[in-house]
Amino acid sequence: MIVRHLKDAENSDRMVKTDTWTSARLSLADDGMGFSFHVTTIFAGTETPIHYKNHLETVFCMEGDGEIETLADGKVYKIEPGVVYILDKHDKHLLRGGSKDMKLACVFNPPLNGREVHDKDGAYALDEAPLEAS
Ligand code: 9YT
Repeated sequence: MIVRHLKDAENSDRMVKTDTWTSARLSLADDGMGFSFHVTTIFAGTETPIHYKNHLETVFCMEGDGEIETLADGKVYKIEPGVVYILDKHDKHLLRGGSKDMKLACVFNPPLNGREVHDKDGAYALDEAPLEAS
């Protein structure tokens, strides 16, 4: 069995930071689970364009508020604690932080390898190197 603590992940190279979000990568491909599991913070008042062309993602909101706009149809969905959204169609979207930072639990299939950040299209590459020590 593998046991980790969020606080330890936040103080290691499992913690990935950008201008609009942070992601504590609690479980990655090298755990052999077939998915990766992250705790993400979306900063209040930000907008992030995302298009996971290579991955499926499920996202559960634990704290804070925000919204997601799916670009194919212009629909806007409110995100608040208890909401789950499931990007089953590699949906291109805008993710917006609301009045407070949003804490999200995120699962990726296939699993992320390490320190992926969005490319110019809002996607993650499939060939990122694994972390050196995990
Ligand atoms: C919800 C979302 O996709 N936010 C961007 C970060 C991502 N969840 C990650 O890498 O953990």
